[in-house]
Amino acid sequence: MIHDIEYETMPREALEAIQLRRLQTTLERVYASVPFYRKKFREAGMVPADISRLEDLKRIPFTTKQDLRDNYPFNMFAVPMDNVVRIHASSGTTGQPTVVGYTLRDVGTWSTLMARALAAGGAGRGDIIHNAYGYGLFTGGLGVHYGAERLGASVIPVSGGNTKRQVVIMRDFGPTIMTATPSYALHLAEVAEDMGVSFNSLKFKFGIFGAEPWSEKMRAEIERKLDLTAVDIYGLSEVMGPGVAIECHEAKKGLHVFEDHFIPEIVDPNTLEPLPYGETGELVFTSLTKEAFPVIRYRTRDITSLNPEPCICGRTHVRMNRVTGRSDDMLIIRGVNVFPSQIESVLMETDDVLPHYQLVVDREDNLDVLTVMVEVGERSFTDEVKGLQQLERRITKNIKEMLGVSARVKLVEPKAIERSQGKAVRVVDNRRI
Ligand code: DLL
Repeated sequence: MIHDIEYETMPREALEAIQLRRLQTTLERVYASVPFYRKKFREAGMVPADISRLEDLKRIPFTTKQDLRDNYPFNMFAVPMDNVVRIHASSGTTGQPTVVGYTLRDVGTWSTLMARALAAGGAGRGDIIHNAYGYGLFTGGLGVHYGAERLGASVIPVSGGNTKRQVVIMRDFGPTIMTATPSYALHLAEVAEDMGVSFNSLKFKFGIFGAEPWSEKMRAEIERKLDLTAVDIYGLSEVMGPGVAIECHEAKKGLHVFEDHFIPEIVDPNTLEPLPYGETGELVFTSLTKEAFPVIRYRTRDITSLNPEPCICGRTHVRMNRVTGRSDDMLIIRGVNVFPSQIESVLMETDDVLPHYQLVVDREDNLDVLTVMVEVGERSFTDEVKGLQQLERRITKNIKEMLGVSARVKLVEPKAIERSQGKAVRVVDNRRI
C-alpha cells in the first residue's frame, strides 16, 4: 500500500517544483536563524535569493559531521528551544556526539514519513509490529514507534535486548511485522531455535531491517530463517532518523528516497564533484521540511549510487542502492556508531598504555563482538597477572561508559601488534555480511 499516494507517485516536474519551493524556504530560514549557515553563505559570496533553480544547490558549501560537532549541542538549531519538543543524539560521547532536535511539526513529519516507510515495507492497519530497535537517544525505536501509530498498526515497544523474553512475546502476541537491525534479527532467530520456537509457527510476514550495513546474502539468510520478506530501511539522525529511504516490498531493489522532503546527491568523496545517476560515491542530503534541525548538503559519508528508473511499485521517488561502505572509518557495533579515535582517546587516558592498538570486529552468534587489543608497557607485564586483569577491567568499563559499547580488552606486550609500513591498520573487520 502506498501511504501518501499523491506525493509518493508525483510526476518528476511537479516534484521538482515542490522541492525548489521548499528548498528556498529552508535556505531563507537557516540564513536568518543559524549563524553557521549565514557564515557559510557569506564566505561563498551568496545569499539564499541566489538559488533560483534546483541546480543552484550544487553551489552551496557542504556541511560535515565536524561542523555539527563544532556547534555542539544546540547551535545548529534553527528555532528557539521553546519550540523544540524532542532531542536525540548519535551515539558516542567522547569527541562530541551529534545532537539533533525536533519541533512538534518535525515529529509529525517524521511520523508520516515512517508511516510511509512501514507501508512500503508491507505493514498496514491491523498489523502488529514487534519493534526491537533500541528506544532512547537512538532514533530507531521512537522513530518506528511513532510511524507505526500514525499508520494505525499496533506497536509492541519491546526495544533491544532481553532476547528470550522477546521470543516469548513473539510467540504469544503474534506480531506480523518485525523491525530490528538485521544482525539482531538473526540473533533472535537463533535464540528462538534454542528455545524450541520455530519461526514457521509464528505470524511474521515482513521484516524492516536497517541501521547498519547488510548484504543480499544476509537478506536471503534472514528470509529463510525467519520465514518473512525482508526489506532495507535507511536513515540517519542528522537528516531525521529512520525513514529517509526504504525499499518497497514489491521490488526489493533499492531504497526510495522520500524526495519531497530530502534532496539526495552523490559526490566524489575525494574531489567532492557531483556525480551523475548510476555512479557510486558519497551520499549528500539537504532537508526540505525540517524546522528545528535543517541540514544543507550534509555529507553522510555513506557510499552508494542513485537509480532514477521507474519502479514496479508505482513510486516515482529515486532509489538509492544498498549502502556498501563509508568514506570514513566509522564502525557500527550492534547499532552503536563508533569511531576508532573515540576508543583511542579512552586508551590514551589510561596509565602505562602505549599508542599501539588494533580493533578487531567479529560476529559471534550473529552479534557483533569488538575486541580492543592494546599494548601496555613492560611495567604492567612484570606486575602480577592480577594487575593486568584489573587494568583490562578498567579499560572495558571506561569504554562502556564513554561509548556505550561492550568491548573485550586484551592487553598485549610491547611490539606485539604488527607495525605497518604505511597507514596503521587500526581496524580488522572480520564480519562477513
Ligand atoms: O541508524 C537510523 C536508523 C534507525 C535507520 C533504524 C534505520 C533503522 P544513526 O544512528 O544516526 O541513525 O546512524 C546512521 O547508520 O549514516 C549509515 O552509516 C548507517 N545506516 C543506517 N541505515 C543503514 C542501512 C540510524 N539500511 C548511520 N544500510 C548511517 C547501511 C545504514 N547502513
